[in-house]
Amino acid sequence: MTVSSASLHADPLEAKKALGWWHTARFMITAAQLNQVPPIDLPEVAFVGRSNAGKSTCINTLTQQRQLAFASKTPGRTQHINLFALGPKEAPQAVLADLPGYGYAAVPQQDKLRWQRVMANYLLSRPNLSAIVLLCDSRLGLTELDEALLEMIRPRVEAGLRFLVLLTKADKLNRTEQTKALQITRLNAGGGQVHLFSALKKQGVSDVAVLLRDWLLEDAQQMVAASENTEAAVPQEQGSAPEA
Ligand SMILES: Nc1nc2c(ncn2[C@@H]2O[C@H](COP(=O)(O)OP(=O)(O)O)[C@@H](O)[C@H]2O)c(=O)[nH]1
Ligand SMILES: [Mg+2]
Repeated sequence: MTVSSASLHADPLEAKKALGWWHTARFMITAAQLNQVPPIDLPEVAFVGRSNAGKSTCINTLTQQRQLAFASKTPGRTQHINLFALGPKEAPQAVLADLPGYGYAAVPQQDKLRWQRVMANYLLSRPNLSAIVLLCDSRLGLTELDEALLEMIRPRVEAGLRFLVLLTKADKLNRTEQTKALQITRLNAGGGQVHLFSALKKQGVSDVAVLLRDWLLEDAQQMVAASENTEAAVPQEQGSAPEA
């Protein structure tokens, strides 16, 4: 269990398969507000982070689609949430949720905190959520707003929700700085995994692709098994109905 992610390298064939799976990502739905996102019966991974953390770039890199999520030179613009389907066209297996970035400098602190609560509420109450990926700039580490979000979602993470911190733009740090950033973030990540990530140098891309795909497909299998159990239970319930 205590495999250091610095030394974790995905098998090349597995990496290729995982990247092929991520490449199937296609736009599914958009919602103007987090409480308007319809329920979906597929495991979902939510990508969150401060605006400018590199979230869009990470999603585009992982899916190998240049424009799936819009990487922007004007951070803080997109407040809506986009969902993307993953897996075969006719039988989607999972969902990627691109949540709005938070902490945009021009927004008043009170609005930033209110926004944190809306975000945390989504992450706490979304029934099909499998995993949260929190992205933060490796040069900044977890900022106050990231910590606030982490604190709010902590109960669910402790209850088993999968959680991954990506230290983005790792190409901006030298080796020593990277190691230090990993160590510090691991101490503060509440038991979640922490990986270095660079879209520019393709660092961490394979590892993250394999890890997240495995999480999602494992949960997809469990959801199918659970729904089959429920279906199997229905005739029994009907059979024992005439009591009234
Ligand atoms: N050097 C470097 N810059 C990056 C990397 N990923 C993103 N950026 C830059 O960081 C800025 C914000 O990226 P974006 O994906 O739009 O961030 P978002 O606001 O979190 O979606 C852009 O100028 C990107 O080009 C990376 O891996 N390396
Ligand atoms: Mg973005």
